[in-house]
Amino acid sequence: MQITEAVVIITSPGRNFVTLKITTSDGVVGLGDATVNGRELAVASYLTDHVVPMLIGREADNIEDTWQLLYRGAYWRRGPITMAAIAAVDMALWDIKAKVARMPLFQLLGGASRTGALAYGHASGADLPALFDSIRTHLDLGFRAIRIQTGVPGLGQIYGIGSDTAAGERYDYEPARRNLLDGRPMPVEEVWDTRAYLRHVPTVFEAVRNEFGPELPLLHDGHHRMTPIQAARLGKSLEPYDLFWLEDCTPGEDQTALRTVREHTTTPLAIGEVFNSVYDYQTLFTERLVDYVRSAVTHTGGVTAMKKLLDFAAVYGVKSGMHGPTDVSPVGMAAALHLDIAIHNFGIQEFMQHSAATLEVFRTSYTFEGGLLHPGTAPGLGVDLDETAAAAFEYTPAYLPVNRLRDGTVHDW
Ligand code: CS2
Ligand code: MG
Repeated sequence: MQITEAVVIITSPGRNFVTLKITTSDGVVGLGDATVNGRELAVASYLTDHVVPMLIGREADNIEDTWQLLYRGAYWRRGPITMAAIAAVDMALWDIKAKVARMPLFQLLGGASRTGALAYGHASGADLPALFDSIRTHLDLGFRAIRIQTGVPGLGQIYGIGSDTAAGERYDYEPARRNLLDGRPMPVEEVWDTRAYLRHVPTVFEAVRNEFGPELPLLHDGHHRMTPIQAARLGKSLEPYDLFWLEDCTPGEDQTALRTVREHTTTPLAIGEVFNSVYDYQTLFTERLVDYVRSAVTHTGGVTAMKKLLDFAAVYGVKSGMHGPTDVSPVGMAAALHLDIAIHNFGIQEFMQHSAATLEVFRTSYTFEGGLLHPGTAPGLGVDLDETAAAAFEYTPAYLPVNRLRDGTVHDW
């Protein structure tokens, strides 16, 4: 069974997605997610110009060999663009293999280790009343674990705060559409003050625990904004509120930063949504500096790479907490869910819920019931792409915001 066609489909049903569609000589179709938020066309070009020509005529069954060819053969290894491109090919080939086997992918990964994957949702609010409303909405939606982000007094719009959170909508940053400079799309700029944030966050978690009790698993994302000693202080000050995890407390590329944090706090740590290789975790695992892996299948080289990464994590007792924002497409989300069900060291799965428009383009078979996600039992990944619907949503450049300190200095984001 050879690969006869591979095409890149770009669509923007509310936000941008890049999908690779591979077709085989037997007429089987596989899908892979290659979306890198804000840099979508770079991956599309990497695939179309450099990867697709190599795929035509290759044996579709040889997934490991294809992965190694694309990784080692390019000479230039790693990086988000390269690894997202490899991920898309890898996911599509696993989709094909599982469809040919007439099995949901998790069966080929070893079968089910659990009946469902615990999901966490995103509650947020500019102030406490709005945050409480958002938490209640998420509890009503069935979530049994919740991430908490709030506004900080004295700062304006900041990362992670939805405009309509009470209605269950997450923030969806598409500021480029509203922020044009001489007709050119530009990122929105936000103002940040870490000291103000550090003063405020513990008061929020105290209020949430007082209102919602000790049981509910609570998570928080620091979005890489703290120095090691600041993160250590935050972790310590949040200990009374028993967090499930503190995410991305320090900049992602600095693995040894977490040594300082770890020395000072027992708050569990999660990191890795901007990582793209198992090597990004080498120090973190071997020195036992983290508790949860935040990588996305889409940005880490696909199912093949993610399975190996999670097995490496298991050696050190580290669990999964795969990235599941709305900029990972439903195809990438489905790939995560098959791994969630199959692996032993599952921890939790982020679930931000795609918009109705996105789900019109990507027809999914995964379910969310009683707080648990399940990939479904359709053969393959279980996601179809409606190409007619996709074509109706034209690509529009959009960027994540950038973050500046009060004096204008560009800060981590
Ligand atoms: C966030 C993401 O889900 C998360 O934890 O950090 O929303 C992140 O900002 C985006 O995926 C970036 O593209
Ligand atoms: Mg995050």
